[in-house]
Amino acid sequence: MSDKAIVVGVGLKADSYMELKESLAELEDLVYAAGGEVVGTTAQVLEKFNPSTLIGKGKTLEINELATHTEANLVVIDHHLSGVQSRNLEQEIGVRVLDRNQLILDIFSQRAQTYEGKLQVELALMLDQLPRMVGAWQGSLSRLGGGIGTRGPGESALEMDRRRIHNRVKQIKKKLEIVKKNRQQYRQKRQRNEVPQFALIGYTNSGKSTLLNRLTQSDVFVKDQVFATLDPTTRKVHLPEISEAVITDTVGFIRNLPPQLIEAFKATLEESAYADILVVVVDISSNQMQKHLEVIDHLIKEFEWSEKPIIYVFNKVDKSTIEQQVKVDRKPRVFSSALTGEGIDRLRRIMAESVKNLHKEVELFFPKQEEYRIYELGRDSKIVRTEVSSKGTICYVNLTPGQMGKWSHFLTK
Ligand SMILES: Nc1nc2c(ncn2[C@@H]2O[C@H](COP(=O)(O)OP(=O)(O)OP(=O)(O)O)[C@@H](O)[C@H]2O)c(=O)[nH]1
Ligand SMILES: [Mg+2]
Repeated sequence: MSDKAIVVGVGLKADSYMELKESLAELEDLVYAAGGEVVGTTAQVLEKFNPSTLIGKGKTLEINELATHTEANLVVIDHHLSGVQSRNLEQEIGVRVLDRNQLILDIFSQRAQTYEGKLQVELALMLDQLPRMVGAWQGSLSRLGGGIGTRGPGESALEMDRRRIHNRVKQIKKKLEIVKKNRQQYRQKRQRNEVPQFALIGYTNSGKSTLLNRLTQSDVFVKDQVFATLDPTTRKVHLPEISEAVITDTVGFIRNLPPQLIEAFKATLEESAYADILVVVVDISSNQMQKHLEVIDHLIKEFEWSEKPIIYVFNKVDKSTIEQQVKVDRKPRVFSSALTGEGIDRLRRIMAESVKNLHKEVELFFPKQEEYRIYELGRDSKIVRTEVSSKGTICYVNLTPGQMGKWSHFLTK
């Protein structure tokens, strides 16, 4: 039987009410994505948060009644809850209480398929658990009145639990390191072969995987649900006049992505970090498009990808309106439909163009004793022209930003 959930929006008077409503609508989708059903929706705007229950007393009572009335067995709060707050709310409402992060983590744990995906989700769950444990302990302390005589076995049991979790966190991180190393080797090989890499990034459900399939004639899992993709997939993509290029599809974004998830999925997200060019996919048919773009802009900054060239793909144009299309002001951009194939050829051309733009012609000088490295340079990139003098050799080559770092030592200016 699926969970029957009540979703609760929470915000401060100072916050935008629009934001509260949109986030709450998204939370409802998340409940369905987790396999539940929304049987009630409510919201509260507060002067300030209540430290023991987040929301106010009256609201808690109201939710209690709503839960009885709708036979809900789950309440999801659209905000972060401390361990104490969850426990107090559960006691007062009488059903299980989750916050937004826990709900997203639950979806991720249902979706995780691969070894790496499962490890990352477990790590995120542990990281989410740790601060809550302290809260739970303090919560029980405050109920006991706290102070002298309330310590003792409880605290040491908690310490043991914490140590156990810390150890597990260490173990998982070690295992993830190994997975990462394997991928690194593969990546280094690709970089040596100077294969330009694109990364598809964007809000969850915007059509990244469908686009990857369209561009690479693959059959990656696509579904009308949030977080369909968790693991990175890299495929060859054919572009006009470009001998070779690859494109990576990975986990999608969402507003207020739990920080523990970002931390745990670092390895996965790193695939995008190594990309030469970002392909930002936006669902143009969504009335939340601007907000989605903001979330992506924010994450690009946070991950320090701002230096990378970006191509904007406004996808699902087949079900968008003219009004939606005229709102778009990003460049370079393509309107596409991964479903019908519209705009895909144009996207390929823009992608090819951006690969060509990656290369910059530079002048490298190799003194006599280091001229042996010119052979390696020739393998990395095409040497356009050389000038030999008694002191050494000047090479004119086209380099990508990645290669520029490797050869910067020889730059003449
Ligand atoms: N109408 C229309 N639907 C599309 C288009 N592209 C993708 N879809 C649908 O949108 C849904 C999500 O597509 P995915 O490719 O799984 O989206 P994603 O961005 O990979 O999502 P996550 O992996 O969850 O981040 C699927 O039902 C697709 O069939 C499009 O151009 N037009
Ligand atoms: Mg996907």
